[in-house]
Amino acid sequence: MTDCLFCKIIAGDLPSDMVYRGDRVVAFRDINPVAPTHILVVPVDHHPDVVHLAAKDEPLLTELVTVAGELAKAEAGGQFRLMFNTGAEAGQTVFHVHAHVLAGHPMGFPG
Ligand code: DGP
Repeated sequence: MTDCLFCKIIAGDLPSDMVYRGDRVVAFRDINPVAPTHILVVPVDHHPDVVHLAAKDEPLLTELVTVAGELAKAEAGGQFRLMFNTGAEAGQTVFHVHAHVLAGHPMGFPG
């Protein structure tokens, strides 16, 4: 998608701190981290949100979660929060599905 921020990052047209690049999934650090580890795990294919991804390509969703777990294990021992904001009211601002991997400090819920 030409007007999608994350498609541009994946294509290399915009800079990012990329920490993982696979054929179907990439991961880069969030520009505004809210935890010591804050990584966005993103499918290369454009899907607007996680519900769409689950309906259209379940194996890709599984791969996304697997990569998230591997990165969280490498960076923070494997304890992490995995978050998919879904819809503007829930705080989604980029409509290319991405999993937030948050780790590296104690967390309550909510907050
Ligand atoms: P969400 O609100 O769930 O749609 O999360 C979007 C996240 O994307 C937000 O935490 C900030 C991050 N973000 C926005 N623009 C950029 C960017 O240009 N580069 C990177 N690395 N992250 C970005």
